[in-house]
Amino acid sequence: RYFCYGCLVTSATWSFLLFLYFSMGAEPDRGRTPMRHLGQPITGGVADRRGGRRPLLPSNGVELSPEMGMIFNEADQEVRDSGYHRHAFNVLISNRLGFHRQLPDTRDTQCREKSYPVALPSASVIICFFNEALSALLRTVHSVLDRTPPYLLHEIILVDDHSELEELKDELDRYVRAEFQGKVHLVRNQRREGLIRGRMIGASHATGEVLVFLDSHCEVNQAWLQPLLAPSRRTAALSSAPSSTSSPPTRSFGLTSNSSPLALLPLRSPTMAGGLFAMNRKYFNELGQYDAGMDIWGGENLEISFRIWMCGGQLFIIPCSRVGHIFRKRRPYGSPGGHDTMAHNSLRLAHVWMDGYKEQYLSLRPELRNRSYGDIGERVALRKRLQCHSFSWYLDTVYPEMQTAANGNKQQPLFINKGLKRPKVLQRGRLRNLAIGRCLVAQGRVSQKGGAIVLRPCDPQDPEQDWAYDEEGQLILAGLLCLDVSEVRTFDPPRLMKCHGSGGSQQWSLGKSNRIYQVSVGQCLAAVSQPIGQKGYVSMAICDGSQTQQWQLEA
Ligand code: UD2
Ligand code: MN
Repeated sequence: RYFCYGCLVTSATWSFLLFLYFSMGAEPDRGRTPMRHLGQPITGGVADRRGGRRPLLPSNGVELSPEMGMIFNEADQEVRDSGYHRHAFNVLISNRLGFHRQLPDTRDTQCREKSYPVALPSASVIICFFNEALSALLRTVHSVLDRTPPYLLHEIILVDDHSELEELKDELDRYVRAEFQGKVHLVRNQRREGLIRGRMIGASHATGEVLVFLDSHCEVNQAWLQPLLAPSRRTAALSSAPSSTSSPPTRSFGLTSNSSPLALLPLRSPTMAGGLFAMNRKYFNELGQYDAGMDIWGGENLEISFRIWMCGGQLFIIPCSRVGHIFRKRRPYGSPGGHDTMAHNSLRLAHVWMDGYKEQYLSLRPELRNRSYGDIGERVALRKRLQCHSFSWYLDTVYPEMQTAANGNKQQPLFINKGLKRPKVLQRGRLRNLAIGRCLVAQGRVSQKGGAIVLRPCDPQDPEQDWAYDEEGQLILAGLLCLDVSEVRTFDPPRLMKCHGSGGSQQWSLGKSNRIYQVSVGQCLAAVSQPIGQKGYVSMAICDGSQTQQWQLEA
């Protein structure tokens, strides 16, 4: 969207989906655990040498420091290295964190004062896993048990998708039996089904009123469930996790708080990332669950997003519900037979839901044209039975910022456009990096779209060092362009782009510890120290509170 105003809306959709796909799989490990709680390192405690069986209640507010992963001996080294290999995250840290720990309450302070109805529907939490690290899986389960009022938690259903790891066999059986006393059910798939059919299997065992899906490496935060249960029936309520490359473009419509740039009200979202959402069980069933013809991983999140909107439902991000998720730079598992299940699933999605727009996708992936994608008859019939809108209705109505001259502004969008009203500037000044002591400027001409940003000596007189931070979270340089990141290639350095006013790639939060947090990407702006020559480079990095990520907005 931000990169493609002039071109066809649909190719923008599909480049978005494709980049998303590539960026999910291709990134190398960066040697650290990308474990974040809304862009903040998960704060946590001390090492538990016994694999985390002892409840840990570390002091609150201790940051997950690099020491948390410190290697003391060869055994640590082995846990770490094999953990990266098997799970693509730092299992040494996961084991040391244990199963219980305090988390900082990352909700906006106003969320804490909110009260929810006492009479809420009860939830069945469904967690599918394949070869998950035991410590991460059990921490997920414990975090739910620790932070959910028992009367709202009908059950937790664990679906083992035919895992191979030893630690997930008898040891897990014993643990579930001994520690969870009936609240947690473990279902074992007899063969690998993938997460999509896995969730459907979990749902078929569930008897709670609302289904809540979580990945097997999550941690829920304070009062995470109540706001997910509150929305009305024909909605899916998405927990707000740290955004990643797989995140939906978040938006700030309906933002009413003037004390904080973070919205507290549910935000309509065109798509969901996939995990971490709640949906009334009957509605899930009426709406056709998932496409059982989709395998292993990928695409089901868009399929259900399109289906919800096109067939009369709504999708909301609930900012007061916080769930942490371990984002990985690569998926550590393949699919049986090595099939490209994302392509398979995307073809099914395109053929069932995207009408003529599927051509755009196929022209981008011509090699998929003749690939078989199985029988979609049932899904097509479902779409008919539910009398769903067309895909162009979805684009026009739900995704209005994707509108171009090509398809015009035929309908009044569901989301009220902010029009030409300029957002209020909250702060302005130079942005000085505390590590480098230099200020953020355009590398070339300040008006050049797509231009890089660099660090140069600060000069209070220089109008080209003047940043405005406004209530929409935009950072505008010299009144001209907005600081922007690629939502799909988050390791690309940030650049200056025309302000588009829809949040997402241009939504920043100047939060605590002087960080500049990118709301959509979930990372912090960092100076790359000692670059070539005298220039300072700037990049996006996982937030770690280090000085290179500290910025002073000085008037
Ligand atoms: C993201 C979503 C995930 C799903 C996926 C696209 C979030 C936080 N996660 O995945 O929910 O929508 O995109 O399909 O939004 N699993 C199985 N069997 C398999 C493969 C995976 O049970 O064959 C489990 C896995 O252990 C995990 C869950 O499915 O609990 C999601 O898989 P992931 O964490 O590898 O996917 P992720 O986070 O990239
Ligand atoms: Mn996951």
